[in-house]
Amino acid sequence: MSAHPRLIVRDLRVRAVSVPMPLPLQTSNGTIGIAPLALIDLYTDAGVTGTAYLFCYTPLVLKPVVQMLGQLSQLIQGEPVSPIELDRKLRSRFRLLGCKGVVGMALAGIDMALWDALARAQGIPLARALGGELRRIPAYNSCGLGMIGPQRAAEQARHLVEPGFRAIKLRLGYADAAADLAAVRAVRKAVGDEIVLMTDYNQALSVPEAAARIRVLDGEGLYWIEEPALAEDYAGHARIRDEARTAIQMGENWWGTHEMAACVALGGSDYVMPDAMKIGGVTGWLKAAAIADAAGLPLSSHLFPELSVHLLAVSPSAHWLEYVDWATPILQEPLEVHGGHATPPDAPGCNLTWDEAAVDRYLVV
Ligand code: SMN
Ligand code: MG
Repeated sequence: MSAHPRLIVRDLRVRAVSVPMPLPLQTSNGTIGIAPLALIDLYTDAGVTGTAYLFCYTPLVLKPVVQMLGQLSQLIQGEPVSPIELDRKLRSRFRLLGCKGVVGMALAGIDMALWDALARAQGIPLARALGGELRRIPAYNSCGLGMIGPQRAAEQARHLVEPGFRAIKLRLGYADAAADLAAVRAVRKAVGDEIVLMTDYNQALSVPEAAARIRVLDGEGLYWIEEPALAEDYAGHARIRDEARTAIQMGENWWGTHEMAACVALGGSDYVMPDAMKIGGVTGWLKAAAIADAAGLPLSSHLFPELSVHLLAVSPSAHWLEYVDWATPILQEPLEVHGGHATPPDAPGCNLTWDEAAVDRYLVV
């Protein structure tokens, strides 16, 4: 028998909450005003519990995600807490169906909770369990700043930099280039030249339209332009990049590292920003970080700031943390940002401890 008993998965508890967002987000592809989150508690035989949440985008998939996690729970009960090995096993189980959508979300949630349990069992932060340190990461305030017109966007931008953020992200995709330009100029005027201004089209444009609009925006000093056209059109984004002087940013819609590698191979993006859930949890992120490093691409995160701050701390080409406060109302100790930087907290795992009274308030499943 081994001198060190292994941590074994005992059970999974999954709950769904609908958490009102302090600032609703109006994107070119619809408004999100409530964060539909699936909360995962992964119990082990040693009394350690790994926690994670999934952002489900729409309340319509909350129940299917919870049910899928319930099905997967049966496959991992009694297995050692070995996330890389379980990732291999579970993905091979879904080889014929594929690992996108609800399946991919559930697999990522289990992976995140397993890694969290491993770190908690050692009593150390996830960044340290992954071999890193508690490094400070620059964060941009990605709350709000949807398509709310130049005047309201300018007011909101001023409010978003008040807590010390040095960077914000404006959503674009208005009816024409002149309206996009008006929103950009209003926000720039409100916050001044020192603030880093990212923008995001959420896939609103055709490739030729994107090239034309970016010509109009190229002189505005934007830090990046995110997903101007359909996210799966990597070659189209490479053509947009050929013409643009502003950096193009892609990644939040890559399901797994093979999609990332395909986009990178086609030169679809200047920077990369995988989503910790869609890329495949912590296990997927570590592979994505290696791809970004080898390709010389600065790596930012998408959503999940509490987990992503640990992941960026161990990523060689770490760039920006996307800060959103969407899980804040249900957390006992939300991630803190000081002077526009976040640091992985010196607490076990990812420090996701539910505020149970708040969870009860927002519980839907
Ligand atoms: C976004 C994220 C999550 C939901 C809607 C829109 C946006 C971003 O693309 O990058 O923050
Ligand atoms: Mg985006």
